[in-house]
Amino acid sequence: MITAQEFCDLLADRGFTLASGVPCSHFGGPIAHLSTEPGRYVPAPNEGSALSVAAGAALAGQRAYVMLQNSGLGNLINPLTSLVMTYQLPILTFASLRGWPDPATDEPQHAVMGPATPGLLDSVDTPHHTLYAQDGVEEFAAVLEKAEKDLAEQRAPFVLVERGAIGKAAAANSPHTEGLPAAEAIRLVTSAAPQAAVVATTGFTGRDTFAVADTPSTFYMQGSMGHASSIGLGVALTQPERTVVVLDGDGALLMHLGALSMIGSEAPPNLIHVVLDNRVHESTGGQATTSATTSFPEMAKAAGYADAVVCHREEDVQTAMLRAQATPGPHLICIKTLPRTGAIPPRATNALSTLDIRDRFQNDLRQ
Ligand SMILES: Cc1ncc(C[n+]2csc(CCOP(=O)(O)OP(=O)(O)O)c2C)c(N)n1
Repeated sequence: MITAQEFCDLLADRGFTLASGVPCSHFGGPIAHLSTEPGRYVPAPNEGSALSVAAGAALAGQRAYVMLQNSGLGNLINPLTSLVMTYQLPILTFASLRGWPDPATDEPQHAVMGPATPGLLDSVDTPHHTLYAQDGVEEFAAVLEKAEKDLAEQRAPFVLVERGAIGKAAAANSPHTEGLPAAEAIRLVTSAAPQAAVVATTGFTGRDTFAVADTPSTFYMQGSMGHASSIGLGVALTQPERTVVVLDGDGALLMHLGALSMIGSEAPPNLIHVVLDNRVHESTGGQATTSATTSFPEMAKAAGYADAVVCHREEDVQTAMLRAQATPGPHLICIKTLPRTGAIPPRATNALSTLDIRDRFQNDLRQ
């Protein structure tokens, strides 16, 4: 294992002065380290944007690198092939190896992408090297040396990073003290709409929902980050008599922000889009999102939602949920939530298979 500082320093020594990415817990150390000073790390909404930031920096004469979870390869493959490879921009990308080498030891949403990652890169003729958990500074330097050869040929190499290869750094304490605990916010929302079909976003939200409000009418969307509101739209359009509640995260909403415009345009009256806004990617270690400078309610209203509010307290959530069910939507309810203090509950797939989750949800919707 190398330390987060060694990782960042070796890259800085080679002139890589800017990084962008979407967090994976594998990169919690470097992201925390780089974020201690402004201007070194750009938190991107999705992996394609991160690669494109690095592409812009490369065009403007700066060496930049990208960090991402391999589950985000799907978000990145378009700018990788149609931008970076087409214009031959030398960019270095680090991708974690979730679901690899043995998918059975990781969460089910990584089972397809884990073993497929090296072959997927091969299929688009992208060179890749691997940093293993037991590798030290010397091995990392050798990996970078190989990557430099690719970069010199105007190629865009990947370094695939095994779990445990890079050390952690202490995450910055969240400066936010206003809001509700996430599990409490979820309990308030779901108990105010007990008949609703619920779609819970990836990460800790699904775990909290499973812990405090599990019902067969809940779809736990593990993986496919950023798509909970689109799934909710599909359900709401298909079942216009049923209230549909989407439990989203700030990082997840930002990942595919265009969904706001799609929902505003389709205008399903039965959709309540709840955003649990803790301003961080809490599930991957608390790396900042960019939500602190974004107003989700104003965006939703501008995108055509019927109503959008922000809630800080229990009473705000109760009032917002009553209103959202009494007047036609789509509604956006942005609940400010606090940094987590207690234990992290187990995920739904510890008790249910993904097919159980699908079948329960489908049966409930058919009734
Ligand atoms: C495409 C993709 N990129 C990255 C991840 C890794 N990931 C899992 S949860 C998460 C953070 C989600 O942040 P947010 O929606 O704000 O919810 P929170 O973790 O704060 O509850 C990330 C980045 C992922 N699952 N999928």
